[in-house]
Amino acid sequence: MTNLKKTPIILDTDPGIDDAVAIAAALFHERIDVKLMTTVAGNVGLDKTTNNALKLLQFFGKDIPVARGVSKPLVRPAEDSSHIHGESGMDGYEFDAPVQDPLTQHAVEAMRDVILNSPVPITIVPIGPLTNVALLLTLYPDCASNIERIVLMGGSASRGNHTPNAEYNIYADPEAAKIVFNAGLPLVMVGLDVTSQATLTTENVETIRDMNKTGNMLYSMFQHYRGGSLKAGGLKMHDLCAIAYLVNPALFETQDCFVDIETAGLYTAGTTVVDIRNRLAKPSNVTVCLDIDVPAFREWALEVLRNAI
Ligand SMILES: [Ca+2]
Repeated sequence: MTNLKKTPIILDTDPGIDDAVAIAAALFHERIDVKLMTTVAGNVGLDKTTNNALKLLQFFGKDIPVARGVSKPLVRPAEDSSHIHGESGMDGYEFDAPVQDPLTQHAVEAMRDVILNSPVPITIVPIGPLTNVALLLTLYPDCASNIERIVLMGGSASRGNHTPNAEYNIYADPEAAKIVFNAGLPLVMVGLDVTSQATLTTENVETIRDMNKTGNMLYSMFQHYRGGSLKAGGLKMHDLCAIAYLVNPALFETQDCFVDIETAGLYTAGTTVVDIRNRLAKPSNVTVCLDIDVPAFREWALEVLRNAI
């Protein structure tokens, strides 16, 4: 067990209830080594997402640096989704106030240092809007050579969830997404095509509740998530899918495609234009997840959360 090769990652997040599940999975998975957590505005504002990241780490008893990132999209005004995640972003559980402070260094500089100082290439896992990652790649292009790949939750090869065409993380900062998708780095898009299918059933959620302290905490927050959509056919584990892909890509069906981000459309800004049939005859730049083995995903999710405290 001790010889398992761990994937070193930077987790870029906007917690967020479904982020909390993904963070638990990343922290307790034996093949993932979280080097740094960076926060970005998204589900709620930056002060809250940063505070939530610190609260979670304290709850989990993990000593991992947290760096505050960018408080608004590159070009557009910020919009939050506290209607989905509650006022704090993680309503439903009373966490202790965090003792740890975020780094004094900005997230973008902290990412740069982790990447440039790492003996092995780092995987970046963004599970929020892509503002921090876009700035990193723009300000410090020399980081690219020591980035293994980017595995992100966002986008869709079909319809959206925030607007008819756009998925929230991409919609929140389309200009940043455009920079990241066009950076020339290996990129895996774990989007709505799979994350909307990746639900936990009521039975799964009850199993999680009784597993351990983490399961109990997550269960409390699930009661508040998306107005309790828990009862209506399962809870979508969007961000957790990115972690699942990292350690268990066999759960997913993928296709390499040309993908770009629509930034100009009146109704379609934030759309990931996924050229599945290669109509534009452009070289593929993204591995797009198109399908997921849902029963196997559920089994994996329960197993990984069972490893938590
Ligand atoms: Ca998120």
